[in-house]
Amino acid sequence: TGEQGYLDLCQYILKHGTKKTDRTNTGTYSVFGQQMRFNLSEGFPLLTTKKVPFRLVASELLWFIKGDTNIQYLLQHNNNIWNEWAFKRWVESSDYDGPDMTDFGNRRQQDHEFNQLYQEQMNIFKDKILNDQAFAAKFGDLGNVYGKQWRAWKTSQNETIDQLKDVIQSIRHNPDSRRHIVSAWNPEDVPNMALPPCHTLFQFYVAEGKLSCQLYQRSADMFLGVPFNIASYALLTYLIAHECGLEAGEFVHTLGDLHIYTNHLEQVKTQLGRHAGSFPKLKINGEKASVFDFELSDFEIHDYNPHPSIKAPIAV
Ligand code: DHF
Ligand code: TMP
Repeated sequence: TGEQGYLDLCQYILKHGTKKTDRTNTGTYSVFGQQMRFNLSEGFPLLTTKKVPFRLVASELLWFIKGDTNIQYLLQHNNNIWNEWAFKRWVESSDYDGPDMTDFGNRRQQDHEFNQLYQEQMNIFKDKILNDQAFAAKFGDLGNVYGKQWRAWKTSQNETIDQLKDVIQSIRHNPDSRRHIVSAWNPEDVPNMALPPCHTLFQFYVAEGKLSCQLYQRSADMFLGVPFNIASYALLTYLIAHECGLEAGEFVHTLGDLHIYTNHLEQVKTQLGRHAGSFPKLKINGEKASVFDFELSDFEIHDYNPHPSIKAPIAV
């Protein structure tokens, strides 16, 4: 449990993982079906064995909570974590007339000259998303991803369901319910998404005045995505607990295909050679009550003393 649980899973994958090819042609070591637990009353689970940028985790979560699916908001907050998946749609469209960007995710790592071309096009892309509304509307949108499914799931009757609002209501009014569920996995919409949801479904649980959350994550990039996912769901649990007058209990993180990409092996070994410290504390602005009212400036992380960040290429 805690950070050690994360490190143990990484170690376990290195030792027992099956070498598997994957969609991105990177290659992974993979295992199926594991779980981590984080006691949120002992601190905020931001890993200490490498620096995890809380600002990026929080702005991404606020973007989901707003129901937004356009990366323009993320770029306005200097958050670049979703750029590649929007960029991909642009360079594959008939509107794109720059140099060929086929397989840019792999080529930018192998070919220095190509990488310069890619960076140029990415800068043009970001600039257009920020400054050209029509372009942003067309190419900034990732499709019906998390924000859409959480806040405006489309029904067959052409109505929308606000799963997040509903689950908060059900936690408040019927805490013992076993139906506090939000699903991002909408089979009808999966083909229209830039990336089908990795964090697929989550459930809340109330006991002894504490709110716990369990996430089912179908696919887990242990080195890059998972540290963000842990912090993101921990933050969401704190926010909903705050709104409902509960304490934060546990975050239970259940993983389907958990993997380490073959080009992250050195980085993971570096991280495993470090000692975990104690988790920081999260302070949230007590004047805000509703989950839907928070801004980045309402959160503060205290006593965070991580080891330095470790860079790694992301598989696209
Ligand atoms: N694809 C893959 N292959 N793995 C992912 O984890 C992933 N995550 C996505 C979208 N697609 C993905 C969304 N979440 C980073 C972290 C989370 C994330 C996307 C990217 C990331 O690159 N983190 C870097 C720092 C990035 C920065 O500073 O801008 C890190 O070192 O944690
Ligand atoms: P996949 O759709 O082929 O499973 O690829 C998605 C990759 O992104 C996979 O390595 C898991 C990773 N990922 C996370 O680990 N966490 C996330 O939040 C997201 C969006 C993706």
